[in-house]
Amino acid sequence: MEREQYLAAVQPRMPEKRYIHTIGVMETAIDLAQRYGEDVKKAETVAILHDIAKYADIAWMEQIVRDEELDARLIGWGSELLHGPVGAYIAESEFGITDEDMLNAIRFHTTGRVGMSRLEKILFVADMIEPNRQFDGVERLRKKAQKDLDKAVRACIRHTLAFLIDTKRPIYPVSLECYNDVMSVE
Ligand code: DGI
Ligand code: FE
Ligand code: FE
Ligand code: FE
Repeated sequence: MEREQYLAAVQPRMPEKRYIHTIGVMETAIDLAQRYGEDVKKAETVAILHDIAKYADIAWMEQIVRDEELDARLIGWGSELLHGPVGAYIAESEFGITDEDMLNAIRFHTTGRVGMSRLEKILFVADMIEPNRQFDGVERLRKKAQKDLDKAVRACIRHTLAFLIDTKRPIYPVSLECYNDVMSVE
């Protein structure tokens, strides 16, 4: 499928603001793919699809988790944690994507995971630094992403964990494993 077809498929499934975010992630992921030698078309496609499940019905998503035997720990965590794994399910079942690296990029774009591939890192970082994101420190993350992908991943994960703790939210086990993984190098 071409870019315009994917975009047309995701647009009606999300509010305007999320669609604008999606375009920003797409542009950023393409830029990072070119910079770090990743397949540009794969980066473009996973970026367009990454938040496709963000506004899906929670009961439906939890049913997918049960039916497809996804990580059972997802039950009860809401859309924030469900939309990555369910998005990967939609990418495969509805759009026929079979490339496991692409599916993993969508699946783990919220939490990260231990041993992320280059494509997974690109989507993870692009999601956080795309031009419409505004938070303290985002400019520093953007600069890092231009210089060193692994350092950018590390800084993004640290930022997310700090944000979760500051806002008194529980940390999903996969996010914590990912944090421990990136903090144990260097
Ligand atoms: O879907 P986006 O808003 O573009 O971004 P995302 O999928 O990276 O993150 C969605 C939300 O999930 C964001 O507000 C941060 C939150 N999140 C990420 N990891 C965890 C988490 N929330 C909780 N409670 N626990 C986590 O481990
Ligand atoms: Fe997301
Ligand atoms: Fe993210
Ligand atoms: Fe996103």
